[in-house]
Amino acid sequence: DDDVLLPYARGHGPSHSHRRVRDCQSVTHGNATHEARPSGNHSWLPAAESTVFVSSVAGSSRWVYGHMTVVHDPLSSVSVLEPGGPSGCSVSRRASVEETAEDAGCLYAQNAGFFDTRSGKCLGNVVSDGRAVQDSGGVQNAQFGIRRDGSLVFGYLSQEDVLDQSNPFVQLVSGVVWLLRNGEVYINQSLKAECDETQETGKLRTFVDVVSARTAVGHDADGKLILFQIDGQTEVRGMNLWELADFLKSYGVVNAINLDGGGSSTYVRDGSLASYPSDHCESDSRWRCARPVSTVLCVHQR
Ligand code: NDG
Repeated sequence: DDDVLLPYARGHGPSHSHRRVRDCQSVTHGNATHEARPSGNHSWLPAAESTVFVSSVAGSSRWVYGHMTVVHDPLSSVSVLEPGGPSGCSVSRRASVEETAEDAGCLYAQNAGFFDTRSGKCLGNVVSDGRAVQDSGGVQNAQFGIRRDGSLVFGYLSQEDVLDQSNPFVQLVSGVVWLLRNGEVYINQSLKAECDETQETGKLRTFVDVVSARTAVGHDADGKLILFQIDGQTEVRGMNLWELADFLKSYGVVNAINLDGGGSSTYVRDGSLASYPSDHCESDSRWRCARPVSTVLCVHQR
């Protein structure tokens, strides 16, 4: 596995004894800090447009390849999907994005939530097409959700926020690190606020600073949803989260969170793999294979 690189990855050493317990304690009651915006409803436009980019990072010494998908009408065309379809999280299933996207007929799809690499358990909050699949119990990590009234929600949520029934979430998924808040880089605040046990790429600071393949989701000033995926390999290619936040900001993204990346980072277009994953194939390590992952963000026909 290319992405679990450090000796103190979860369960293997000092991070447990020095665990910052406070950060992973849950927030049960009240309004946790987040941003909510009306989503766009550009019904005269196609559901989404997908673009490929090649971009230089860090003064053109590194070239990176990725995909950006602009969704014009997120409430009616975006779904959070469980791995391999409904009940995927309850049985800790892992499935490639291609498998999950095929069953749901996604036009575009990318990996989404983090998971426990040993048990396959989905981590964090999951609401899929109005079905409350699981809640994190208020553990503080960056969230992306869409409420019934179409509002796009980014940031931190208490368990009470997640379970709210007056305007419930119809889609909800958890990332790690709130990249952009209201147009400004929010990584320093995330480093203080978030639970670092949701990801397994070393400590949270390492996770932020290392270059890797990345997947993210955000919105622009028109309420369009922006899906982002960039290829890479941990410590070799790709973007660190500072570069990712700057890149999204320069494209007019207002709020954004970082989703599962590294070997999990995958982009599927019209049912076919369109990204270059970093994991070596189990059958033949000369080749690279898409990883069976957890939840997926799917753009489908309205
Ligand atoms: C990827 C992640 C890792 C996470 C694992 C399972 C990155 C750079 O997938 O943190 O624990 O979700 O996002 N790596 O390997």
